[in-house]
Amino acid sequence: MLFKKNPPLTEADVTPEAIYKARRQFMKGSLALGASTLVPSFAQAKPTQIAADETLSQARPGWLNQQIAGATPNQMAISEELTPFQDTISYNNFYEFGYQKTDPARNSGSFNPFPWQLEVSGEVDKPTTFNLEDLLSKVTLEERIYRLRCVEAWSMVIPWIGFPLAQLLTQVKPNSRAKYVKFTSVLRPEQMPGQASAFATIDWPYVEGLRMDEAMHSLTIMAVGLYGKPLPNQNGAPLRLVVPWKYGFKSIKSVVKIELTEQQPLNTWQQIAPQEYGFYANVNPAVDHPRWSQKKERRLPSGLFRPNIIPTQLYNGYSEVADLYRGMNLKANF
Ligand SMILES: Nc1nc2c(c(=O)[nH]1)N[C@H]1C(S)=C(S)[C@@H](COP(=O)(O)O)O[C@H]1N2
Ligand SMILES: [Mo]
Repeated sequence: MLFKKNPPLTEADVTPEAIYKARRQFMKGSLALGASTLVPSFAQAKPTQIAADETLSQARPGWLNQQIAGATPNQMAISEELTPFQDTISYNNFYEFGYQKTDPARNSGSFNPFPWQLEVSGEVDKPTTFNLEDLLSKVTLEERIYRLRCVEAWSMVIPWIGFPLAQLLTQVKPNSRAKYVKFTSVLRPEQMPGQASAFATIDWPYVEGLRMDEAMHSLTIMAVGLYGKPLPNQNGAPLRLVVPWKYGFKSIKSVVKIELTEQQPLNTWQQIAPQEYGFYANVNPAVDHPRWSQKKERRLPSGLFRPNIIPTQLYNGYSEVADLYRGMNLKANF
């Protein structure tokens, strides 16, 4: 049984208080940042940068800073405003550090992601354990400005720095039995208070999965940075998945293992509440969550006087992935 003593705490159970806290932060944030973060980045010649005085105190190795500085700027046009850096790093879901939206920023200070290794194994001809530094020398980093839509019905627009997952998977040579990809987050209860907590409903480590064709899709990236900087701990340092057409819980953070499998893997939220969270989790306004509508979303920053409620788009606006699901019943495969 996966539940330890408590009934499942689902993502939306923590939302109302978090919204209230976030509003106050947005108000502070918008005063401090002014309009500087709202410049559409496709118009810029370098990856979207935060101002120098907003850098994080989390120290990062020089090789990583260098790799990220050399990333190709965003090539995909997006006309929406970026979510301010401060909101991106202070309103998070990362249950390893606690259940409140402000917990990851507050409780992740002693998490040290360096050095980092990534094991890639399973149905492959060349199972490999990569040092992050070596891995980054074998891929091409680029900026991707993507919408991130949480299943709780809020969303952001984030300038990630990363590389296509396909560039990594082809290196290990998947065999003919490789049908799915399973991802596993780091297990470090001594640095992650949410994992150490006796009240955890999650059976750690956090796990996720994709179908092989989803994993190989050019929109699917492994991110190592955002806003032109290495990933902050609260956003999944040093390496996380980003799948922009799926609900945010698919975009697993702080990945230590990738396994190619023949069978469809379970994911953490599906294990906790299978009637509410599925394997596919494609953003879809026509398929409601059993406890709330998915027709609209709250685009951050949102506040009392500017709630910023917008319609949800099928596949979060990434209609080019529709081919992956032709002929599939999207309500049954939620
Ligand atoms: N390991 C791990 N990955 C995770 C989560 C988590 O709790 N643990 N939360 C997910 C959810 S629900 C969302 S919405 C996104 C949030 O990413 P962000 O905090 O960088 O915006 O991370 C996803 N990845
Ligand atoms: Mo989420």
